[in-house]
Amino acid sequence: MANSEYFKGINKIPFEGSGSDNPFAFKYYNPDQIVAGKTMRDHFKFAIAYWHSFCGQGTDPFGAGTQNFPWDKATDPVQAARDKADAAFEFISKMGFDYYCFHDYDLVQEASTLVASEKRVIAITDYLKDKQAETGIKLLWGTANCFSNPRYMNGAATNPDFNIVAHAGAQVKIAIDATIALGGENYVFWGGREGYISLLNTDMGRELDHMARFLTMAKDYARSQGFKGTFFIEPKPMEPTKHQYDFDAATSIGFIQKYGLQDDFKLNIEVNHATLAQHTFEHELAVAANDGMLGSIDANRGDYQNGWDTDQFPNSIEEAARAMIVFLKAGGLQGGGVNFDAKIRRNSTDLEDLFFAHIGGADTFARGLIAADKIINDTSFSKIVDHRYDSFNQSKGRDFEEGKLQLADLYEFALNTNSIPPTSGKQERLENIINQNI
Ligand code: XLS
Ligand code: NI
Ligand code: NI
Repeated sequence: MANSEYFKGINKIPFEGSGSDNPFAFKYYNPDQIVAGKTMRDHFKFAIAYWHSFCGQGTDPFGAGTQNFPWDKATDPVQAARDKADAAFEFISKMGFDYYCFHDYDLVQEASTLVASEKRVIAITDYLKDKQAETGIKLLWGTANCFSNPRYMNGAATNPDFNIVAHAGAQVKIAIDATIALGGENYVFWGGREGYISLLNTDMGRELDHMARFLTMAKDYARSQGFKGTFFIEPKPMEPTKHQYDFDAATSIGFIQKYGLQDDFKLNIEVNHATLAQHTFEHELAVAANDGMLGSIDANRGDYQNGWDTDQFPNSIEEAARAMIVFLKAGGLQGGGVNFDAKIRRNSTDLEDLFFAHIGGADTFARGLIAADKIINDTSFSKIVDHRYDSFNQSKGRDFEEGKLQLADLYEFALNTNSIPPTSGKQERLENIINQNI
């Protein structure tokens, strides 16, 4: 059905191994290679982000787009959407990835009324159904863009005006319908406008109650339509609002548990959102994993010098390795995958740059995974960590863990403990082991 080839002269990206210097080949991401009992393809479930790769044209707050996409020519919005879908599916097929992710209005431009917008979304959903069947590419998650349109300037689900909340609800219903129609495996909520710009005009408690009510309604609706997938909340501390309610993993888990949403919702952890919250990516993954909430990953990176939300492609092997240690120990992701929520730079204006970006991102995660597997299996590494907690594996330490001691028992015990020798944390040794395995 695709009538034109957009990425001419680029074929399917092969795995050629670390000896290759072909820029159009994977050096480490070998989809069928088994690491820690699973193929890389299944560990990662790599997805492309429709918005960054096929919609964003390199605009920034100081200037217009720099990237002139050949699929963005038709004047009829549904035809333009079909052309964009052709380009997206050609790209994903050539990358050899299995998944994509979208916002409703990435797929097709929003119309001037909700009724007309829904018609457009349904039209492009039908087209995508055929593209999926043709290529075997699947939908990792869908979501609704309830942040770009000026109507959401005061929030979507947390807007103080019920009319806007209802509009957001309608949009989410349509996006859930599209996700279900396309066999989407998960559904995402990222609350870009759910927060405040000033606390002076904000009833935070009331807005949080509204957000929970909204998410509950969305979940109930999707379940009533037979949706079996997982809902993900994507934490981010700020930007575009001054303070977003889904600040970080810990805050979001507290919210999910307070409102009884823990059976249906997990987290989608984005690397650069962790940075903005002044956490590391591995920290956010560990917080989510501790509570059985590690659902999915949005892969990218920020800029450690200026702290902007730059959404660059991941390229730090050390950061990936540390993250993959947490990932493997958690037993991987619950329902989700690794979505490249990243964009090429404004001055990366060649179509081939999109390939280099995704090849580099996939290779970075693959190297991280391979290293993490070696590190976890390196007995000198795991012994150090186990050893630190030895005192809880016996006698009073074990009683403490099992809830058999009272504070007075600690007092008795401490009275009889005369000298406690210092115990080294061995951090430098552990850091060396990481680097030895990269
Ligand atoms: C923005 C978010 C967004 C979500 C989907 O910072 O990362 O792209 O992933 O709405
Ligand atoms: Ni983001
Ligand atoms: Ni994201």
